[in-house]
Amino acid sequence: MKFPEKGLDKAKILDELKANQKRNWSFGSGRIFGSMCAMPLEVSIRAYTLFIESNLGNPGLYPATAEMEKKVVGMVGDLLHGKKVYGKVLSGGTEANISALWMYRNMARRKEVILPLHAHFSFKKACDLLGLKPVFVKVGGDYTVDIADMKRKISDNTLCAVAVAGSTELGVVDPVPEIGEICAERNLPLHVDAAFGGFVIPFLKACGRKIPDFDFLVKGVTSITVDPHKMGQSVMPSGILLTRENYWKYIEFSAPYLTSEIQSTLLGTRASGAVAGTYAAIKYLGFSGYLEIVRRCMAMTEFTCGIAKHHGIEPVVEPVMNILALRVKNARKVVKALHARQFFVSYGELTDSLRIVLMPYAGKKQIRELFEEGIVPLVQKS
Ligand code: 0PR
Repeated sequence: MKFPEKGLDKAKILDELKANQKRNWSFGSGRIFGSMCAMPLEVSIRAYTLFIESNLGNPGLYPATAEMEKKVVGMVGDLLHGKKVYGKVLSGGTEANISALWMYRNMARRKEVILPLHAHFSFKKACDLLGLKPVFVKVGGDYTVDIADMKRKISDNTLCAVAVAGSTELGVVDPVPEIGEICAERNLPLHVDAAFGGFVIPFLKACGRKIPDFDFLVKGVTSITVDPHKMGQSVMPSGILLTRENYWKYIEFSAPYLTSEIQSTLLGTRASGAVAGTYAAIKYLGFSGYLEIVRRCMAMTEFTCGIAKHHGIEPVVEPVMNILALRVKNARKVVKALHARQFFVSYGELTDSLRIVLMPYAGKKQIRELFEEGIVPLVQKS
């Protein structure tokens, strides 16, 4: 496409964009069953646009946004039982996970990262970028990390360990208290990836569900990733990295010409409207609002699991959170065929399963259609 010679009329551009946007799938279409991202709350969208020009890459110009970031970090830190935590609002789970490993690498200059097999692929990116070696740890029968294997894999060259609280594929939670003990004994940092689970587990616990502690309550946990743009119901791009101590000083760079003079994030310019969007989501929902959302998502997950079982399709594990992986023959093929029928579920590679995420926008009618018009006929054929 050629670079336009002259500017066009605003209305024409917007008409073209509106037409284009219609070709995208929206959360409201009732066809998206594999995304972990939220349909942002209206209040978050408004907050985002209100702060559209603020850039935390140069926070001196945007003191209100900088203060809001501190408050977001404080509130999420409080939710995750941190007393005095350090943190920043980043662009998502990938940047948060990369940043955590970056801090640890600069602290210790060792090479090996103890990485559960079910950890998100952003850790592979982090290892690649940082010159680190992932040492993969098996998962056990319940698909959480195998503690004995983890112990065996720790060496003198271990830099840190990773635990997952809400795995991408199954939504399972690693035994963080046991891992924390092992790490504390050996003086190793432990990073918990709660990108999805951070805004789910505290509310599941409040409903009385038995889930291991995963946050700063566990002594050995030194940092946590949690994504507001997933179950936090906020806008993209929004991820948070919280650290127990000020490890941010290990990734500080001098930028004397900026208002802050030092910068300790991977990104320079930061789209900080998301800070306002996240602040607004937390203030608007509060603990009770999130509790209600998580309750509804779990009820929808149980409803979906019930339909699957009714059709003779079993879950890989009984769902811990609002992620449901189903055992179907030729799962990869079935998922592709579902895409062709415009049902966007996803494929779980580790367990060769068909994966459904029950986000707040999932409705019963659409789930019934997914099974009756999609999954059931395809599974019977395969
Ligand atoms: N950690 C966990 C446990 C994750 O599940 C994810 C993303 C990340 C880290 C990385 O987060 P960012 O994508 O924010 O950097 N999990 C989903 C995935 O990769 C993200 C996703 C969202 C995928 C929406 C599809 C989609 O439509 O599968």
